[in-house]
Amino acid sequence: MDEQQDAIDRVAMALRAARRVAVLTGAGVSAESGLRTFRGATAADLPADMRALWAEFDPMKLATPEAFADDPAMVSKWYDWRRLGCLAAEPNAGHLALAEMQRRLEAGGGECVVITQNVDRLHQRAGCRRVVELHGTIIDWRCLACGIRSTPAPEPMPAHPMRTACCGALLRPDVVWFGEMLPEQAIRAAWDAAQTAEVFFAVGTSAIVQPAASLVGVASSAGATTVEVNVEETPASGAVDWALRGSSGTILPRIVERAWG
Ligand code: BJW
Repeated sequence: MDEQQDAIDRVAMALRAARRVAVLTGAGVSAESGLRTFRGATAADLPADMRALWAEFDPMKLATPEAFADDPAMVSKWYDWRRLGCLAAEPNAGHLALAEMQRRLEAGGGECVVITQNVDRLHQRAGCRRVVELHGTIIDWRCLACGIRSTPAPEPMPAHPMRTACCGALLRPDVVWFGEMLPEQAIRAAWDAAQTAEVFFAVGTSAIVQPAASLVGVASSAGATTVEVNVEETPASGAVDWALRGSSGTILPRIVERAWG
């Protein structure tokens, strides 16, 4: 039996025996849905135009509150372009496998919390019910003055930047930019899930953006079996019990299939 298959079997066994599971996901999980990651490699069979966003765009000019204050039109336009991409994308085999994992664990009286850094809502569209959105969502936008959220229509926004009907202030994506605090409730739910998980997965994340990247260590220190699924090595690879190399759309269905048949 090859080494990877043996590792998948052992992870599946741990999963079968567990009641509490937590899964941290990153942009790599959505790569096979055609959404570009921010950093790192993508699976070899994906098209060349899937190159990482931060290799083409400067995050400091787009993903900070200062960037939005300096050039709201450009930032709004870029996020609207990405929002439409997310709406056009479909969940892939990795998303569906996680939804199935959640269903199987819940059916057996257990629980599985999906903690995502992704803003695309593809986990929810795949059928996941318990999703913690650590970095917010690009699907909803909010008023910069009063914080009221709205869901723009699934078509290009009529202007950039948009002004809100409530306050006449600027409308911004409901995502977490660099230097901003993560939503308090999401942080609490994520830490709680990591501290109590018997099995913890880090899937498709470069594991460098804090505080999300700390969750693997939190779970490991609390005694969880830790598993990474990624096409390449990351700073978390050396710290996990099982580092599975390959695309999430291939590996996750194999794990679920081995665990529950
Ligand atoms: C596949 C695959 C396939 C490909 N299958 N795998 C401590 C130390 C140092 C710095 C900090 C610190 N604490 C806070 C900071 C600052 C900062 C930070 O972490 N900076 C780092 C760059 C070092 N963090 C923050 O500012 C956070 N706020 C905060 O901590 O507040 C308190 C505070 C503020 C200031 C100072 C100190 C404390 C907020 C972070 C917000 C991140 N926002 C973004 C943009 C969201 C909106 C948008 O969508 O535009 O979130 S940045 C971007 O990175 C996005 C992602 O959610 C996030 C993480 O990326 P992710 O998901 O890991 O994706 P990638 O692209 O990095 O990796 C993809 C992976 O998939 C790769 O490994 C591939 O190999 C793999 N892959 N295809 C499996 N098919």
